[in-house]
Amino acid sequence: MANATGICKYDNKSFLLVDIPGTYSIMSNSEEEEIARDYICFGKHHCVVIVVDATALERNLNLVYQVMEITKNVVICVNLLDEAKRKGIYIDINKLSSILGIPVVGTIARKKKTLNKLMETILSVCTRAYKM
Ligand SMILES: Nc1nc2c(ncn2[C@@H]2O[C@H](COP(=O)(O)OP(=O)(O)OP(=O)(O)O)[C@@H](O)[C@H]2O)c(=O)[nH]1
Ligand SMILES: [Mg+2]
Repeated sequence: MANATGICKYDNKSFLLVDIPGTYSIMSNSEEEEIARDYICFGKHHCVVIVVDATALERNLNLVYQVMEITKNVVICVNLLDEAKRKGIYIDINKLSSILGIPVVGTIARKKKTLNKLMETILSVCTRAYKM
């Protein structure tokens, strides 16, 4: 099992995206968690994007808090907003962001235009990280 990488262009800038194994924890209880933890702790990233499932938010918050202990350069992407809506689940993105104190963006990954705000947010976190 390995991290998958790809280049994404936004605002005339190139981003190297590293997709690490999906996990609910990074306490090293499995190979996936160990790979994810190693990359979050030691990888030379400028921003960690945590993609959480809008239909099962609380299941993902444990991971969010674990990553926030490691780095300040975090963006939460609440994905599957279409599925959530279908199930009658509404998530107050701004409230979540103010409670956590980090940027939160809502997305429907299959709808490309919902990803612009995510990239804009990633860009601003990366820009801040470059200056530190
Ligand atoms: N309807 C809908 N489908 C989505 C959305 N985001 C992803 N999917 C679909 O969900 C499926 C799984 O997507 P993946 O990107 O493989 O999910 P993942 O969380 O990376 O999975 P693991 O890496 O295996 O943990 C695919 O069929 C996607 O097209 C979304 O916002 N809405
Ligand atoms: Mg995946």
